[in-house]
Amino acid sequence: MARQQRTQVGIIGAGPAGLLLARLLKLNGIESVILEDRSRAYVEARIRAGVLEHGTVKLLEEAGVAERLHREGLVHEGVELGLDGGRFRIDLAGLTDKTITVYGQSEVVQDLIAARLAGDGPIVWEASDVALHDFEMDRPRLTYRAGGVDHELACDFIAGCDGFRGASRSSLPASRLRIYEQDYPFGWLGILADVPPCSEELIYASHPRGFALASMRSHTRSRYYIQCDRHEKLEDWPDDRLWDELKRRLGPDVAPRVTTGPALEKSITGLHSFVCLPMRHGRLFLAGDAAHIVPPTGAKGLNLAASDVHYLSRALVSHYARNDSTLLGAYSEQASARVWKAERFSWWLTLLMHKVHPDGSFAEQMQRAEIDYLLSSPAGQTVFAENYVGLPF
Ligand code: FAS
Ligand code: PHB
Repeated sequence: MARQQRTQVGIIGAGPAGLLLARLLKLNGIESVILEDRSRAYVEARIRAGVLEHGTVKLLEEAGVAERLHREGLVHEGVELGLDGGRFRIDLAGLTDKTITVYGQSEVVQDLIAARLAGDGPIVWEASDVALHDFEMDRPRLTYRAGGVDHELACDFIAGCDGFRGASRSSLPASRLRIYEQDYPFGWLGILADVPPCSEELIYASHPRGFALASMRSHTRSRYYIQCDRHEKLEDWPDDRLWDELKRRLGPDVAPRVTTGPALEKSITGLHSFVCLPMRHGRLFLAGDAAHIVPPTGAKGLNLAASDVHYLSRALVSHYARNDSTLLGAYSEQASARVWKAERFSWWLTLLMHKVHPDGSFAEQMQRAEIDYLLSSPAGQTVFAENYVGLPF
């Protein structure tokens, strides 16, 4: 016999989407339980995104978890694009009056977990066999196993915040889903190292050998990526080879400022564009990577998780506080409208900056012409800046 529990919103996943949703609901008097299949240590140590849009920072402020972010995060007013060894700065603040903040996703997650465990409500760590039931009716349930005991969680709504490979989307019949996706014929080889960044701001470099990105986590910790074949093996990329390739692609004026050091983390990530609609199924709402994936080029993944939570939290508050379910009905359409704009920007910037076309091809010339236009046009730079700092919710 399963142990019986009840809450208002059952949340699957303790990533940015699930944790931020739980926090915003709690601040509005709405109870939730978070089911997470990994351990707290695993979740807090996961290395992922590093750039927060203007709107995401505002949402974290609203959630009351931005104190360390403002103390330790790095506010950036611009970003650099590299082409043929040269660099061009896009003045984000001058063009949009907004900035981005460099603050690792693992830090955001740690801040949200700390707030949750300070009295907001439970996170069930290492919850296995999470299954969704009756979400098409008005009494949805979640079943799961934790601590060797079977549990049943009755709730009013289920938030599927369990990422791209979670249980929520996979519990939906394929006939109910409209899937839109695109793969890219390359991946990103990333390295995290305790060395000072080579530049004050991020550098996105387009190079004949492939794309490179210089990012950071702090003034003493750097995050770099280079475009690689998606079937590459990590063992083929000892640190020295990676550092040499990165310097070649960042160009002769940046290379001397690249401080090398041992990798704290090294990984190869595939690039995908993916959207699953609708994002609502009865009393199940998908949010974050459970509903969509973007190539990391535009730094949108984490920020889209926050975007969905902006819409879903307001819809649930409206339901409980004013018995008005209009926003719940509009959730999929409202959230996905912003998702599509971020999907477009991420897809566009990925194809613009990566080595995609054969040397000397017409398509390669078109790519170069578009970068040349972007670097010479205030209008083109404004389009880039508006999308990069984050479009309005
Ligand atoms: P998450 O995947 O973060 O969280 C889902 C949670 O659900 C996880 O904790 C998982 O353990 C849990 N879960 C899964 N299945 C479950 C189940 N059946 N039961 C219970 N719990 C379950 N974005 C960027 O903007 N920039 C980047 O550089 C970047 N790099 C990335 C690198 C990698 C390797 C990956 C995978 C993603 C990267 N992303 C990046 C995107 C990433 O940041 C996501 O967009 C972000 O984590 C989305 O947050 P969530 O939707 O909360 O999903
Ligand atoms: C990162 O710092 O991890 C990062 C920054 C910008 C991106 C992608 C990743 O576009």
